[in-house]
Amino acid sequence: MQKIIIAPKKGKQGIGAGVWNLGAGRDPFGGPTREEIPVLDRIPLLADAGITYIEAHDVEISARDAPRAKELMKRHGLKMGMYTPSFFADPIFKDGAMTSNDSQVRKHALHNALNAVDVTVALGAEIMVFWNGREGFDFVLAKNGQDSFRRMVEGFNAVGHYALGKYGRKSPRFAIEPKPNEPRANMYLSNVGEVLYLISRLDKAVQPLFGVNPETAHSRMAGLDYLWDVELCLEAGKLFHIHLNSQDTTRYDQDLPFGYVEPLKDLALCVALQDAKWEGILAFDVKAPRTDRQEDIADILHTSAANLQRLWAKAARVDRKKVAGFRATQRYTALAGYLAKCLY
Ligand SMILES: [Mn+2]
Repeated sequence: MQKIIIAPKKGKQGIGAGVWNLGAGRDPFGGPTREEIPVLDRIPLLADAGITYIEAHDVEISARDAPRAKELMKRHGLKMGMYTPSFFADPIFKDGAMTSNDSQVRKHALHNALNAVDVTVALGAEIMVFWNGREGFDFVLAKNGQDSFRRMVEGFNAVGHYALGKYGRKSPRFAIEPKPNEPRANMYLSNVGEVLYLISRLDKAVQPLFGVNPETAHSRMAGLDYLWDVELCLEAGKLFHIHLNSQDTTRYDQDLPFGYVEPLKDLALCVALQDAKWEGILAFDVKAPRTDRQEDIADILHTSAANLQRLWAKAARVDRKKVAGFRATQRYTALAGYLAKCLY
């Protein structure tokens, strides 16, 4: 299939997606409903779906697999958009990684993070993501919150100094992804504001390397507005990456197709990204639902991409002068009506 292109758009016009998007359909209540596709075999599937930039965790594409993955990406016209250390899959991280109460686990996490920096560079990705995974608590007083915060500051500082020392100006940039809960009842770095605050507490030398990877569904899980979350990142100059998907109200993490639940808000998000002339990758963090058949596993990518293309084109046609006029006269109901007309 041809590459899906988002245009007109500044910078990177191809779409991103994770190898984990094409899983076997597991959920917390049941095992796989499809055959497990080996991770490297998902690379051609992502190419077939029109994806340009792939994303993977260190537990999916290890340092050892990197050369083979690179070869496959080259053959299928793909690039590595983002790489991320898993701070959640290995049982050793059952109580967190950088914020574990066990100093040996914290050491192990840092070791994995530094290793992931090298693999990020080897695979040619410009962005490495840290998702807070199991950083948090299920029981009050299980961890000292101030100690946990300090441990994250120390951990991210160490990652930043390592990357700066080894790669200098060619260092990847780090995007921290907030999420309010799941798998923990309460997670540290639960929202964009918290991540920006953490960055403000890092060493000045490494601060420019750190930004945010907001995910639309994660904002929604917290009952927050993802447009404002993204605007806040933009204002701070910290929108380093973005994960697009949908969430049907709050509750558990659903990773539904982008553009499905709140298309009007998604249209507005596209307007904001266009007006900010954002150059980064538009990437999906979606999950093929367990009801989809093996042969339909990429439907979630097709649906998300088609929705994004449509919404992006409609957003480009939104008359900015009209929007400014509605703002000046505070005719917000009329503005909502105008956006609905643009959408439908
Ligand atoms: Mn994500």
